[in-house]
Amino acid sequence: MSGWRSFCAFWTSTSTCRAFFPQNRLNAPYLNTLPKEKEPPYPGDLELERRIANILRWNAAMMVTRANKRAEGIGGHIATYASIAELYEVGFNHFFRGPEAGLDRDLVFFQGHASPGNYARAFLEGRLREEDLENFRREVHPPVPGGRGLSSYPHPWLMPGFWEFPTVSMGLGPIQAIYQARFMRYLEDRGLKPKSSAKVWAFLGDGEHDEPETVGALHLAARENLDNLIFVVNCNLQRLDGPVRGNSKVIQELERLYRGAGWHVIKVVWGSAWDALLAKDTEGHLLRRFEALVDGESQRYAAFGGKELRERFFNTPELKKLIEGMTDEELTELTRSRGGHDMVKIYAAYKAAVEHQGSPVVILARTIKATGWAPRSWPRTWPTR
Ligand SMILES: Cc1ncc(C[n+]2csc(CCOP(=O)(O)OP(=O)(O)O)c2C)c(N)n1
Ligand SMILES: [Mg+2]
Repeated sequence: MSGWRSFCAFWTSTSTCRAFFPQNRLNAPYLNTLPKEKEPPYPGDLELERRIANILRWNAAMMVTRANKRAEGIGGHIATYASIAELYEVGFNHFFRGPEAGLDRDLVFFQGHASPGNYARAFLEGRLREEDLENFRREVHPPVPGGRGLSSYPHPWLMPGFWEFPTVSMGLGPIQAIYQARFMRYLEDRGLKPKSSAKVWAFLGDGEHDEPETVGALHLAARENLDNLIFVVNCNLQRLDGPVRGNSKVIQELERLYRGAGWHVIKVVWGSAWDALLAKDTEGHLLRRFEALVDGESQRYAAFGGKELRERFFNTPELKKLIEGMTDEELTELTRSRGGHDMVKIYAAYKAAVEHQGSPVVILARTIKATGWAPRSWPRTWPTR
């Protein structure tokens, strides 16, 4: 490993360095917490799993589109699931343990308004039928006979046997997950329930951190050393109709928030397409450019592609040298390569989170809202319909 990269790794993995630089105590560099060298081999079939994720994106989008044709204005947050698809798939395929695991079964609080993806997956698994999908968001008066209504958001009262926790309004998922994890530990510590390796997973949005319920009990999770709790934040850099933080970096801000509250933070920022450039960047020019990048600028590249990235991002002779010989298509690939869509990077983060001991863990995963659709519709899309 080159000098500056081993320095960064040291910085990220120990608190010693932060102690000497108090102003940087709460932020590690804008890099993946786990460098490529620390990625375990992927245990699944990447091509197949990516294909399934894309099929699910399509089915979810079609279900929402058809529901809105049937009842105009019904909504359905069509772009959100597209951004969280891989984060769910790696969980479903390699981590989440169901009731067959007995007391070790995991509990999952899903990002509420990404529910179309859960329905799309249940359809693929044969748990829902086409008639059910036709009744999306029509649980009170299902218009298609023979099908059950699918609730807008996760709700066990509306759909018993399907959802386990209600996670909307925003903020209710994360705070319930904290108290659920705490209650499980409470029972174990008093001998009321045998100790188990069960994890509580909560998936939430970056914009969801505007809610006091999301952030109000973070300190409690750390104080109680809840290492049975894992938050996964879908950092698509957008909330409903605009950027979460246009003029700074939401991931760095959330890192400070969680680390300050005593959580272990794992960042999944960059996808594999950046690995070769990072390896070539022996003098830290790329790292310095990453530090200067703000979310608004990131979104611009995701929307406008490789040419824009070449002209505006790689804007010094040293940075231009780094991409010598790369085509616009390869650069466009870089604009799409965010850690939260890279199953290899996600797997590494989840494995580290599950193995971590002594404190709750948050994974901050950088994604693209509406990924998988026509690139021109990306961050500029009105994401609800
Ligand atoms: C308490 C509350 N306020 C407002 C809303 C309306 N709302 C639904 S989604 C959303 C934005 C979500 O942003 P984010 O958490 O970043 O999720 P994303 O769709 O970007 O993944 C808002 C404001 C809500 N569901 N709950
Ligand atoms: Mg968001």
